[in-house]
Amino acid sequence: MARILITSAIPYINGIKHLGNLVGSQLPADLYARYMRARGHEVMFICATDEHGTPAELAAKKAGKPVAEFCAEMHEVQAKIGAGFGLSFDHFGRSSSPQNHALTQAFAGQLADEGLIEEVSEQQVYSNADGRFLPDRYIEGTCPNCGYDKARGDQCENCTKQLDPTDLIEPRSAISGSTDLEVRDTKHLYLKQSQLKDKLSAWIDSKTDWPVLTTSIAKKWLHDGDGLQDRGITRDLDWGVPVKRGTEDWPGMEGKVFYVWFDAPIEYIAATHEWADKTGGDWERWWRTDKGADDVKYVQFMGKDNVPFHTLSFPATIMGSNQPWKLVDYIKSFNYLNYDGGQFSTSQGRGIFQDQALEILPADYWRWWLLSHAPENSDAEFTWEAFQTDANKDLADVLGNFVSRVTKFCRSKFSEALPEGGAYGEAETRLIADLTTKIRAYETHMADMDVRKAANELRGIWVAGNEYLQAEAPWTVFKTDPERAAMQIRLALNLIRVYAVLSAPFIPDAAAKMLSGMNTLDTSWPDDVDAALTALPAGHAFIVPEVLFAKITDDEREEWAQRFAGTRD
Ligand code: B3M
Ligand code: ZN
Repeated sequence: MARILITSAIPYINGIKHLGNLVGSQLPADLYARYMRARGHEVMFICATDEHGTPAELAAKKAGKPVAEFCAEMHEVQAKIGAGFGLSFDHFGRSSSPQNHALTQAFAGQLADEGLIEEVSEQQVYSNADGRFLPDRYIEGTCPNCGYDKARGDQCENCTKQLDPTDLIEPRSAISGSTDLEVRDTKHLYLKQSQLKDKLSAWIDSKTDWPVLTTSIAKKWLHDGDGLQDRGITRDLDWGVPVKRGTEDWPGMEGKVFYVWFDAPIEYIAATHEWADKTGGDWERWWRTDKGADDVKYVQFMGKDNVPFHTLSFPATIMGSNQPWKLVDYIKSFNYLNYDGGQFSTSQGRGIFQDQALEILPADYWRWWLLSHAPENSDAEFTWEAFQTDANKDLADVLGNFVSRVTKFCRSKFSEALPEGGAYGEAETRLIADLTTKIRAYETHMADMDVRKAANELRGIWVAGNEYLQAEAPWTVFKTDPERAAMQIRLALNLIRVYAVLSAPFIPDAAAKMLSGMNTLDTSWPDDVDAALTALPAGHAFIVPEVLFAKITDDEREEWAQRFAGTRD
């Protein structure tokens, strides 16, 4: 049994996220967490809301609420949506927690003790029209790296380059659009990341098993252009973690807070601390290598735009602190999911938002479709046609149909209990061999976090059962050889339990229905497929489950396509 620490990128508090955010981090992280638990490993699965910075400030302002109140409410909303999608976090924390305040300040103090913090008198953009300093995200302009004209002052979403606002060409205020900006003096703390360049570079080079998407982005920012730049880690904002050096005040830093990207990844650790405070658990054994975390395998999930912060900035914080914190062992990153010929966009309200998705269909439809189309090797595209076709075929025609056919046939020809039947023939031996091969491949893909390959294999496992039924036709066999039909149905009913166990990481609700239909709590993994197909003995009573997956109709598809084509206000 291994210990596996899993974190998903923590979503911004500013609003309800769309499906692209879900498939790029939380959902695959949940798939992996559920699988690892099912295989008997000890899992700590952590996520949180990212509550600081200008996105939170802006959104609260728009909602007309004090920012703390807005964050508390939105945290509950996001937690509820996460639960609706079956995201099995051990803890869903808040980056505004006292634990994160203390830990972020402690990190800053340690980095300063290590000589890695520099106080820089810097010039910051002040907007005369808005009467305030403009934080990075409040400034828009043209990216000096790629020429994109809507780059933000913290990052260009087109080329992913991390920016400082003064890098932008032709800057304007994102609040008022005003170009009446001036540069004023202010003091800020810088993390001297450049001093850690060799260490970071060697560390990235040692990660030869990481996805190319992850390492290529990391290497690009390590070696291209000016390489790894020192980074400002404080901001002139009211809302955030106040700048302190450990528990001490930091002279000259009064009224300033840490930059949201400095405290957000630290929240992975602090959220585990929150979990421990709530449950009485021990968080240090997950995070401190001097307290047993050396044995932990730590995996992070995120969209590609978050990779620079997780491969360079956060490791720089950890390495630079010179404290025995656990570093990430594997970073699984994702490309983007597009929506019907364009991009999902939170700011433009384009695409399907998570709350809307749950209003129209149960979570398992979304989980299955999104995971089986996870944007691993390239961007992927959601279209209503593909969604309808795939969900109807995989979930209703293949899996759902298998379950309903087998259980209903047994009830009508035998009873609502597993029949006795005779010995296996050649077809059953072949099926067991085929399933064994496929299940072993499925395990490999799941362990490797090859999400699409795993989904394909699982689909193949469902198809194998259907093909067996189709070819062996117990309903025909029953007329001449009821003993044999009974054996076939006993096997098929056992296969429903096996399907539930194998499918639970993808479609946990349907899997639970299948298990309760089979009237069993036995979730043991089919290490030995032959044995697994005898887990439910003859005479074991079951209940024909309700329809697992109703088909998506053409009318529904058209209605939804229309409803989500416009923008959401
Ligand atoms: N909140 C960006 C995002 O939601 C950011 C991730 C933080 S991970 C520490 O995509
Ligand atoms: Zn750019």
